[in-house]
Amino acid sequence: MFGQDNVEKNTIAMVLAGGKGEQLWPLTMRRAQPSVTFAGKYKLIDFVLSNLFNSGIRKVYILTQYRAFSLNKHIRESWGKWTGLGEFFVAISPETSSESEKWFKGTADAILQYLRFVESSNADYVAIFGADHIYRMDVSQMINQHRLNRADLTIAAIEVPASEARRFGVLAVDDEGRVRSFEEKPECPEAISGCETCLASMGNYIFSTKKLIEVLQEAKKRHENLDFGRHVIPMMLECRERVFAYDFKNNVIPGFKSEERGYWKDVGTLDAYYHANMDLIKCTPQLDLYNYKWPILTNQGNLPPAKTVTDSEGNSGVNLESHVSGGCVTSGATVCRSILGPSCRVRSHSLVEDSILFENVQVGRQVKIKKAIIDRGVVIPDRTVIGYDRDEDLRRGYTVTDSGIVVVPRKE
Ligand code: ADQ
Repeated sequence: MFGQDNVEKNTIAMVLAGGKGEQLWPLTMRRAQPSVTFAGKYKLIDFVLSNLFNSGIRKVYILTQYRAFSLNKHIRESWGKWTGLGEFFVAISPETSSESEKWFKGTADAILQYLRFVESSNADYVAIFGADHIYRMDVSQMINQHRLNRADLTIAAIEVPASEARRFGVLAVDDEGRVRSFEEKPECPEAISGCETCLASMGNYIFSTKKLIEVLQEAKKRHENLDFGRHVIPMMLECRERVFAYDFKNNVIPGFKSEERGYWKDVGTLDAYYHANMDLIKCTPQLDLYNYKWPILTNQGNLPPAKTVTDSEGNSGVNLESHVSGGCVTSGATVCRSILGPSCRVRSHSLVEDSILFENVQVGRQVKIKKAIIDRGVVIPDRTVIGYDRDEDLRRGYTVTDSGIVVVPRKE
């Protein structure tokens, strides 16, 4: 078995973290999608970086661009500490590149602009992973399969209903798992799979280093705005390169519970984002954040414990079936089936239900909040009601999804 020790020596990772996340607007109004908070205390990007780190990969370039300030800060403060002799988790953005003033265009274009890091790495394999998904994965198992197949490219893949597959790259494979066709965001995914489920690309790739350099140099002669799904993968198939799928449901991590098999969430829409968060407060969620053998790492902050207090009128503060981060105080109020980011305050006679509060949200007295996502630092004045009257919420400038989730954006 090609274990984590080999991975450390032979693999570098490039994480694509430049996406705008337009469908997560207004949460992505001031931050890149990978920088959006998840489960109160994490950022989306912490999941892929934890997977790479736990898999033994220690050289990671994070390619940022859109609204990169908070993302770069998070990477420096949370992940920069893993940087040692020959080990690093570093963010690189077009603005900070001395050689190129160009904005990254497509995903492969982003890698092309930093190909010199790949060329000088001496690594046999390059893991190119997206930054917007919630899952846990031992990447060394995928690299092991790539090596045994003598593949040029391996694409992580997962089965999804055909009705959802239009959002993804869709693959068809033969009995050996070799990719025979690929189409990026097809109109009619059923036509590729021939049935009601499809094998979708997870946007995570293992390339053999030499082949990556070769195909990107060839592809740039043929296309502008190079993208892996639209240009690079179809070109490799056309040239009969050895492209394989890695079936994600075969991936097993230490401490893994069977419910987690195949758990992978694309949280690219407000509804998907909301439900993936809410899944966590179930008694036995599919994604087990309490598996310390495969921890999701982040910047923990130096915060006091969360607490509930009885107010001066004798009303108890209660947090029920909720995730409550450090530094939160619930005083004479009730928080139910909700996720609170660090340092939130919920004051007397208020009720917060089925909601996600980002860091440092201040909820006043006699407030009612239901099915809402409240962005960082928002102050909710006394007696405000959110999530009970759609028209009123829209009038205040909040976003309300078709399924009734209200998003309260930051003011500044
Ligand atoms: P999409 O997610 O639609 O499809 P894209 O929007 O290009 O593809 O984003 C892929 C990843 O790259 C994201 O993590 C994003 O943040 C990042 N990114 C996008 N443009 C970038 C750039 N110029 N520089 C740096 N980072 C950038 C992709 C694949 C599909 C696959 C889905 C799975 O193309 O085949 O099914 O991911 O979600």
